[in-house]
Amino acid sequence: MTDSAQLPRLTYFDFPGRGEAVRDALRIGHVAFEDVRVSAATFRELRAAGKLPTDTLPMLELPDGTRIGQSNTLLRWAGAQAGLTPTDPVEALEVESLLDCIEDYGARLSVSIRVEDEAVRASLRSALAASWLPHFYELLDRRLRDGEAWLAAGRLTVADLKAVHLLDKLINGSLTGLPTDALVAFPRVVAWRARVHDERRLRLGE
Ligand SMILES: N[C@@H](CCC(=O)N[C@@H](CS)C(=O)NCC(=O)O)C(=O)O
Repeated sequence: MTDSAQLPRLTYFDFPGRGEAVRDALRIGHVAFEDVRVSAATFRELRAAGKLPTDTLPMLELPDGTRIGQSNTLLRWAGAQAGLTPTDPVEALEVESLLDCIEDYGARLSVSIRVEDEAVRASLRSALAASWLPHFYELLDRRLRDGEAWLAAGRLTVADLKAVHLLDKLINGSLTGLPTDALVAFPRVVAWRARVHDERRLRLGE
C-alpha cells in the first residue's frame, strides 16, 4: 500500500473549477497523488493559518513540505509528467500562451462570482455574456480552423483540459446571466468540446 504522506497532495474544492484539469492530468499520467477536497470553511482556515502560499486554491504540497499555488503552474508540472505538456519549445509556447489566456477569462468570471452586490454581479455577467465570453469562444474557434482537432500541438494537451472545464462552467446553466446556448455560432468549438471529453474519459478509463 502507498503511504499517502509520501505522495504529492493536491488541495482544492470538491468541484471542477481550477482544480479539475490538474486532477485530470495527474490521473491520465498515472501520477499517484492525494486528492484533498476541502470546504469553503476549511479553505478559510488554511488561509488564516498561512498554509496557502498564494492565499488561493488549488495548492500542491510536495512530500518535502514545499507548498505551491497557482493552477497553471501546477498544470504544467502535472502535464510534464503525463505527456500533456509539449517538450518542443514552440509547441510549449503555444500551450503556455493558451493557459495564461484561459486564466485571464477565468479571472474575469471569478470577479463576477465573488462580488456580493446582486446588481453589480448582474452587470458584470451582462458584460461577460455580451462581449468578453464571445471573444473567448472566438479564440477557441480560431485555434480549430483548418481542421485542427486540438487547441495546440496537434494533440490533447493541458490547454484543452483547462479550456474545456472553464467552458463547461460558462455554459452549463449554473451561472445566472450566462446563456447556455452561447456556442450556437461555434460548431467547431462544440465538436472540440465533445472530442476533449471523449478523449479525457478514454484516457481516464471512464
Ligand atoms: N490565478 C489563480 C487563481 C486562484 C483562485 O482565485 N482560486 C480560487 C478558487 S478557483 C480561490 O482560491 N478563491 C478563494 C478566494 O480567493 O477567496 C490560480 O490559477 O490558481
